[in-house]
Amino acid sequence: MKLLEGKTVLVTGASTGIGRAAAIGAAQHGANVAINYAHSDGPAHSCVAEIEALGQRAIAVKGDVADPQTAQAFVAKAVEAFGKVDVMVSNAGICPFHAFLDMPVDVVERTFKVNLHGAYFMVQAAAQQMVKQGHGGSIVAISSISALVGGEYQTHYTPTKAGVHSLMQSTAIALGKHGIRCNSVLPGTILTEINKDDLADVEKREYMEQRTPLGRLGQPEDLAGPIVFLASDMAAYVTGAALLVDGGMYVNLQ
Ligand code: RM4
Repeated sequence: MKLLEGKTVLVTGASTGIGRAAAIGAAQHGANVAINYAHSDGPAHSCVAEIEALGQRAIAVKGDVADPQTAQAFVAKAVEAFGKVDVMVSNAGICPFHAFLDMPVDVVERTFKVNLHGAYFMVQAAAQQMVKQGHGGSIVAISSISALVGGEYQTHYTPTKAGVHSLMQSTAIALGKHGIRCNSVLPGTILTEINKDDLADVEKREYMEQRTPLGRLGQPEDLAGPIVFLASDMAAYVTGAALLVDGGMYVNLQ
C-alpha cells in the first residue's frame, strides 16, 4: 500500500542520514520529493538518483537552513518543479558535541540557527504555501529523545530539540484551522553522520546500546516508517503529537 501516492514531499538535510531515509521512504510510498542539503553535492545527487530509480521525480536544492531565505527558495523550487507542497519534513540539524563551561559562542549560535531557527523558517514557508493551496498538509519535524532528557556535551543542542518539539505543538494549534497537521518524531540514538565521531568511542557506543531495550542503536531507515505514517492520511487525526522512535531507550531506567 502506497501511503503518499501523488504527494509532493519536501525534506531538509536529506543528502544523508534520517533525512535521506525519509526522502527515499516517501518515494517508496509514491511521492515526488524535493530535498534540501547544505554541503556535499554528491550524496544529494545520489539521493535524487535513488528516488528516480523508484520511478518517482526528485530535485535537490542546496541551501543553509539557518538563512531564512533558504526556506522560501526551497519551497518555491519545489512548487516550480511539482506544482504544490503536501508534506514538509523538517530534519536538518547539527550536534557538535562540546563541554558546557568552555562552549564557544559561535558553536551555540550556529546550533540554534540550524536546528531551531532553520526548522522555524522551513515550517513557516511550507505552511504559507499549504495555506495558499487551500487543501491542508502535513508537517513532520525531527525533534529528538534529547527534547526530553539531557546530555553533558549537548547543552546547546538539547534546548533546540525541545524547541522543535514545542514548535510542533504550537503550530498544530495555529494551523489546524487550515487542515495542516504538525507532529514531531523523537529519534533515539540513530547511527548517522551527526554522531559518527561521538560513537567512535567504543565505551560510549556500548553504553548507549546497553541502554536500549531492543538491543541495538537505530538506523536512519528505522525512522522512515514513522515519518511516512505521520505524513500520510493514516494519521489524519494526529496533530500536536510526539512519537518516540528510540528502541525503548527513554523509558529504560532499570
Ligand atoms: C540525539 C541523541 C543521540 C545523539 C544525537 C547526536 O538527539 O542525543 O544520543 O547521538 O542526538
